[in-house]
Amino acid sequence: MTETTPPNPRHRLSPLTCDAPGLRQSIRDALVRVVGKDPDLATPRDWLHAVSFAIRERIIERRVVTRRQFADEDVKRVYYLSMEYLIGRMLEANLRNMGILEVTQQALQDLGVDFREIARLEEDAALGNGGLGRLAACILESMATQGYPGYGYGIRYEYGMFQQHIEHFRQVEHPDNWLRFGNPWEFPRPEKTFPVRFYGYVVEHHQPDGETSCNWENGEEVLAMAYDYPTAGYERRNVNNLRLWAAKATRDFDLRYFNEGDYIRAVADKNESETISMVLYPNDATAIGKELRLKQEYFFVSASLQDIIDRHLQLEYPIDELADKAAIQLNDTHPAIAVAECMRLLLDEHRIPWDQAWTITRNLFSYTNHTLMPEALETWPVALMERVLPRHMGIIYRINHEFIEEVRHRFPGEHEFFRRLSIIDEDHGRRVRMAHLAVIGSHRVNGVAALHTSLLKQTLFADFNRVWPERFVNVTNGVTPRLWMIQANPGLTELIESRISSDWKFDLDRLKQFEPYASDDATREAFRAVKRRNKERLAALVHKRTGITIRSDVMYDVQIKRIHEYKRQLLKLLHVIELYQRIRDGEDVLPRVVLFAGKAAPGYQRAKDIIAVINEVADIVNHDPAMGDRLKCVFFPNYEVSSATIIIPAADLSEQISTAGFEASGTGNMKLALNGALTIGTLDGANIEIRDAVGTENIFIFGMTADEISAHRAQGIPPGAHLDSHPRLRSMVEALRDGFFSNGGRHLHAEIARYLLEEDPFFVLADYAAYSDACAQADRMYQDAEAWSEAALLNVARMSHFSIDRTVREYAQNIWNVVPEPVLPPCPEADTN
Ligand code: GPU
Repeated sequence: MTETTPPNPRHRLSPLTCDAPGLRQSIRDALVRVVGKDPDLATPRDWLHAVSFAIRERIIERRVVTRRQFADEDVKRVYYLSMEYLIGRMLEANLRNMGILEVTQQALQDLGVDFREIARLEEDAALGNGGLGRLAACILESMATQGYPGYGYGIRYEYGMFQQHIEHFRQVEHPDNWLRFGNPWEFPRPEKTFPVRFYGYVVEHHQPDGETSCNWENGEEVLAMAYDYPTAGYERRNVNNLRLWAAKATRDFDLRYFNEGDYIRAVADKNESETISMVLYPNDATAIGKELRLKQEYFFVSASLQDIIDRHLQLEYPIDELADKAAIQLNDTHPAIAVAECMRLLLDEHRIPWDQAWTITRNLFSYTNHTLMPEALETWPVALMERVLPRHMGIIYRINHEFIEEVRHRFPGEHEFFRRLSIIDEDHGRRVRMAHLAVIGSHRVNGVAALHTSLLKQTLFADFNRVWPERFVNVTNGVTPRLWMIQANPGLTELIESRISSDWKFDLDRLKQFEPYASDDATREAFRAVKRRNKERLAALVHKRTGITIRSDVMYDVQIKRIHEYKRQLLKLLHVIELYQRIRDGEDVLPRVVLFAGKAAPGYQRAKDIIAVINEVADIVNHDPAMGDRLKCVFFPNYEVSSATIIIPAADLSEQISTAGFEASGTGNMKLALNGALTIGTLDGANIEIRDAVGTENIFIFGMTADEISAHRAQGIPPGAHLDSHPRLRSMVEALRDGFFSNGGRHLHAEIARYLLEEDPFFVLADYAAYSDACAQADRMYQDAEAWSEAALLNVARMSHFSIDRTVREYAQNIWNVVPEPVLPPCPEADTN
C-alpha cells in the first residue's frame, strides 16, 4: 500500500513545508501577499482565504506530481461525466485528506485564529441537486483515495443549488452566488478553451473514394474554458482533477462590436452566450426539456470529449486506441449526447471510418441509470435537436438505422419490438430518447442497487435486455467514510479507533472488527455519550437556524432528502399528527424530535405545498403546551452537504420510507446507518441490501413490496377506503382537511387531504397502518437503551459493503477495466533529495 520514497525523481515534491511553523508562515504570507490584508485588520473571512491559498499551493503541487506519474506510467484513465457535483465545503476535506488538518489547526491557533470559526464561513459548492450529484463527488474522492487515474468533468455553474429560505412557512428560493468572494480552490485555465458550436447546418462532401464526409458549418460558437479543482485522496499523495467548464464568448463577438456598429447590442449578445453555464437547474429526477438545458448538456460534453481526445493524442497514443486508454462513465443520460459527439469528432475531425468509430465509441462509454420514473427520462423533440445540433441528429439517425438493422436480422418480423427499441419515439411527436442512445452507445449499463437493476431489466430496459443481456450490470451505490464518518462524526470515529486498529479508514471491510463491541457495555455507553454530544451540536444549530429549542435526551427521528411525493414526507407527517393526537388524548408517548430537511424544485407545486404543511403542523405542535416537550417537529431550512454532516451523526431513526420500487438506491440511508441510526424503511432501493447486511432484527422494515405495490395499483382500491379500518387515521386526515393545523392556509390543508383521499399516487394511506406499527416497534426498542445501542453499533459495524471504495472497485473491474496506480504516503514533509 505504501512505498516510503518516490521511485522516480520526477515524482518528488518541492520543499514546501507542512509543519506548523512552516504553515503558519505560509498562511501569514498568503494573508498579506494574496489576500492583501494587514494581519491587524484581517477579518475571519480573510483568514479563511489566507489558509485556503496556503493549502492551495500544496494541493496543486501534489496534483502536478500525480499527473506526471500517470503520464509516465502509461495508465488507462477514467473520465466521469456528470452535470452535477455536490461537493460541499472544500477546506476541511482537503486538509484532512492531505493529512495536514491537525497541523494546520495548530498553525492557525498560533496565529490566534479559530479553525472552526473560519471553516464555517466557506460556502458549500452545491453544484448538484441531491443523491446523483453527491454520488459523483464521492466517486471522485474515492478514485483519488484508491489511486485510480480518474478525472471528473462538469459545469462550473455561476449559481449552484438555490438557497432555501422559509418565509411564512413556505419555501422561498434565493440565488446561490457561491463565487461572490472568489474561490481559492479553483485554477482557471484561460489557455484551455475549446469551441462548442450550436445551430448551423451540415454540408456533405463527396470524396473521390466514394465516401461522403460531413462538415457542420455556420451557427454560433461559444468557448468552453476550463477551471480545475484538485481533489485529494485520503492520506495519500494522489490528487486527481475535477475540470469544470465555463462558457465564454468567442473572439467573434469582439469583431462584431466593430462590424455591427451596435456596441451595446454586441455586448449584450456576448453576455447571452455566457448564460450557458450560469445556473444549475434545480430539478431532481425530472427532465427539464428547455433548449438552454440541452445546450448545457452538449456544451460540457463537447468540451470534455475534445479535451479527452487532445490528451490522448498529446500522450502520442494512436486515435484508434482511444478505448484502450480511456473509459468514460455517463452519469445518467444528461451527458448521453456524448455518444453522438464522440462519433462526430472521430468521423469529421479525425476522419475515422464509421464502423471503426462505432467500435471505439461503444467500447469507450458506459452509462449509469439513476431512476425508473418516466418523468425523469430525457427525450428531446427531433425538431429541437435538428435545429440545435443538426450534425448530431444525422449521426443519431444512422446509429439508429444500423441498430435496427442488426435487431431486424436477429429478431425477424417483430415490428412492434423494433418500434419500442428505436432511439426515435414516434408516438409523442417524434422525440429522441436519450436513454436508448446511451444504452446502444455503451458496453455496460448499470443500475445503482440490486432491486433497481433488476427492475431496470424487467421494465424500462426489458427489450434491450433481450438484445444484450450481458450489457446490464448492478453496481450498488456507496458513500465515502472520509466525509460521512471521519469528518462528520469525530466522536464515533474516536470510539471505533479506541477499539480496533485504524486501517478501517482505508478499508471499510475492517470495520467488521468493531462488531463484537456491540455487546460490550462500556462501548455502548460511550456510543450513547457520543450520540448525545452530536445531538447537542445539532440542537444548537437548529436553534440558530429556526429559533426552535429541542431537547438532546430524546429520540431524533430524521427524514432528510429532496421533497418528493414518492419519498413520502407526508407519511412521516401523518405520524407526527398521530403522535400529537395521542399526546392530546393523554397517552404516554415516547418523547421525540422529528426533523425534516430538503428542498423542493421551484416548479414542483405539490412538493412546495408539502413543505408549507409540514411547517404549519410543526408550528401548532411546537406551541401546544399539552405537548409538554414530548414532541417537537422541525423543518430544518436549506439542507445542504455541510448541514448533513451535522444532522446525520445526531440521528437515531433514519426515515427511508419511499413507495417500494421508486427510490433507485438512496445514499442517505447508508450515511445514517453508518453513523449508528436505525433505519425504518420500505423494501426499496438499497434498503434491501442494508437489511441483508445489518440483519432483520436491527432494522424496521414495513409496507408493501414493489410487487405488492404493482398488484395493489391494479386493484384500484380508492385511497379513502383505508380509513375505514383505521379510525385514528380517519381522524388525522380529517384534522388536516378541516384546517386544524392551518395558519391561514386552510385551503392548502384541505387540498392535501383531498389529494391523499382521492389520488394518493404513492400509497401513503395504504401503507400507513404498517408504518405506524413499525414506528411503535422502534419506540419500544428505543426504551431499552442497551438493546437500541447494540443494534445501532451493529449497524455501524456492518456497513462496510456501502463504502464508495467498494462501489468504485466494482466499476473499475466490471466496467472500466482499469487498475489503481500505486499510492504514496501523503508526505507531510518534502521528499528528501
Ligand atoms: N437521483 Br434521475 C438524483 O438524485 N437525481 C436525479 O436526477 C436522478 C436520480 C438519485 C436517486 O433518486 C437515488 O435513489 C440514488 O441513490 C441517487 O440518484 C444516486 O444514484
